[in-house]
Amino acid sequence: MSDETKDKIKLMEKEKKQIKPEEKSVDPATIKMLYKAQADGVETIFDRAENMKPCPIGIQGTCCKLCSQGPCRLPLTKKDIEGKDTRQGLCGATPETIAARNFARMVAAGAAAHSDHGRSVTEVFLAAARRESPDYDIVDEKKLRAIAPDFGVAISVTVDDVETPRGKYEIAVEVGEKALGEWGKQHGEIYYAKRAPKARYDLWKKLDIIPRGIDREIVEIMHRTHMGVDQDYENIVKQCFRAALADGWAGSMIATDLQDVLFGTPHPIHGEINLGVLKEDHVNIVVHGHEALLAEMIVVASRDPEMVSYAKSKGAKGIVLAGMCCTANEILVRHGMPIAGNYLQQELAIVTGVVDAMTVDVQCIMESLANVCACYHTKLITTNSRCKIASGETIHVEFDEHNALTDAKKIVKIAIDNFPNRKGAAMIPREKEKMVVGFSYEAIEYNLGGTFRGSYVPLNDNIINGRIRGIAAIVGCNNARSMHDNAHLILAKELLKNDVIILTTGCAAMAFGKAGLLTPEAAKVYCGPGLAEVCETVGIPPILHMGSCVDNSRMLSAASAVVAAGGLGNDPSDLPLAGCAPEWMSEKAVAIGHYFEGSGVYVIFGAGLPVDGAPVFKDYLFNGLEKVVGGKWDVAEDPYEMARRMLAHIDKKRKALGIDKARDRVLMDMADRQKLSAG
Ligand code: NFS
Ligand code: SF4
Repeated sequence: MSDETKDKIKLMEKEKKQIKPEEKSVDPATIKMLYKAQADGVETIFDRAENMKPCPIGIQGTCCKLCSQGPCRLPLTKKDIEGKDTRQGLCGATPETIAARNFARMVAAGAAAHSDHGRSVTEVFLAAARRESPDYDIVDEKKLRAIAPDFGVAISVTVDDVETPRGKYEIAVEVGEKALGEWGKQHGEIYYAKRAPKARYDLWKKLDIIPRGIDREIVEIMHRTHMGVDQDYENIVKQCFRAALADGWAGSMIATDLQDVLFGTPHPIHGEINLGVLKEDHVNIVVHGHEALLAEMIVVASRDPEMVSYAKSKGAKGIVLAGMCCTANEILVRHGMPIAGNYLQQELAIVTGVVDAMTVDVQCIMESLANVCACYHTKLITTNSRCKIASGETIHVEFDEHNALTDAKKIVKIAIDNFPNRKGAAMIPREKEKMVVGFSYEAIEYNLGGTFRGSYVPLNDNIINGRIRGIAAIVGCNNARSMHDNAHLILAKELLKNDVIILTTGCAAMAFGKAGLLTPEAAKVYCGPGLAEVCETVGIPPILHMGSCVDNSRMLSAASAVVAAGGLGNDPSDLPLAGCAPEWMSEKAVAIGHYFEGSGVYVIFGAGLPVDGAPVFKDYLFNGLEKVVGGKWDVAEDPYEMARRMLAHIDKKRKALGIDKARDRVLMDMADRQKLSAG
């Protein structure tokens, strides 16, 4: 064969292999930017996903590299399934031990990420309470007074038989100190454990899985999974519960609560989403990552008249501040700031050619951003001592809570100064969607409960009478191994059609926003008759955007409130409720999944879970645990199958509660009504 023919074949193979952008995402803005990236010769995660396949052993969860005698690789083969499974690592570790240790380390890393975020928030909160950070204040005093008793902090004092409220700063200092203590606590239990319904708390106590302190439980996972320590997968999973519950009911929950006190508890607000929020004639700043602390200040700085006129002096018409990933959710739900996109769109925002600066704090920040920025004029600014990027050229502006606004202005100025440096053809996709977001636990209570008194009772009533079949939580990431946003949308539409109300956070929420599902009008289009009626009466979207991923803690609070409102059992595991992360990729998602499960919730993941190589351990997670904690893990690749299993779980719970009949009647009512109107 001549060299020429060989080249031709190679080219043909390449062309055949090349997957079209239309097959990589369902989001039109993303598809357009993938074409632009191709035209600009810029490589993205979508290309790399095509060129590099995942490791076939790692994907099974049975590769161990905990000591230098490994990596010991234990793929599950036909021989092991049909005959006796004799696989073991050099030290004798079984596939079950190896997969359980790998799983545990994901939980530890995920819990550490959320909780370290919570720690930063608590430190700033304490500085604000002590009046040491002039740019931060105690904004939501009502919430402060609501959470203080959970830390054992009094909100009033009685002097001479007269009850007098204590000052907010005094309360806040005490709350801040107690909250910060949750990380280093060695004994006892985390304060918020008692927020769980009593039956759940009692079960945790019986199982001995109430977290003692946040850091302690994470460190203990690292110790137990060191070479030659815990070699009993059930015992490892038990420690995973401690660390995961410490994430959900402490690290993340404290982050949510204290951010609310510092910046305001979210209430329904309008927002806009997708790359179309960027403006060619404006200075565009994208804030990416997870923490609200600096982003809140950049919001202030970008609105500063001095900054705006400085931008105008450089020829721009104004400043656009848009978010990316969970930092975006934080400033969206509190200020209605626009969102540029979710996880898989971070490189593509830069490919528009109009982003003058992208700031990053921590988590979900792809290192490739530095290389993409190098192809355009965008300045990449790291802001957190925990996250620096060695690739490419980055600027580091370290965020210091004592000088927060000054730091934020510095960043805005870098972006403005960079505005005249744009090069190459810019292209902003037209797509942007409107949405209504900001459904905190408190906002749901208020919106569903009616004007006079917030309550979860009307929600329960509608679940009991069958208008609402159940509740689903759809959360989590995008994953470059599956079609961008696709599973999120299919799953949500299937559930809505079946009258399941959806709670959402993170990048999942953004997928829904981009598809127009976060509007009250969506109820009529996508919901079954029962759910549509409820949404239209109350005026809410059928999918409630609750915030960022640490705000999954709001879902735990909501589930507890639903239990407390009565009529649906006495534990979250009794509720017609199911959770799903259809496109997960981050270790944080595993920690979240595990704390939901430990809280009694059925959790199903798309995009696989690395446990297939250890069938006994997998069976324990997927089946055995249900008898222990009431919740269980599950996995399905196909979003229709995910929906089917979530509905089956919801129906199982309805039946156990004896409310399955009520739903039959409601459906007959609807049919009758339709017959009537037809007649
Ligand atoms: Ni959650 Fe939010 Fe998105 Fe996944 Fe990353 S941004 S914390 S981890 S990718 S949902
Ligand atoms: Fe291999 Fe055991 Fe070392 Fe893991 S801990 S790498 S299984 S010898």
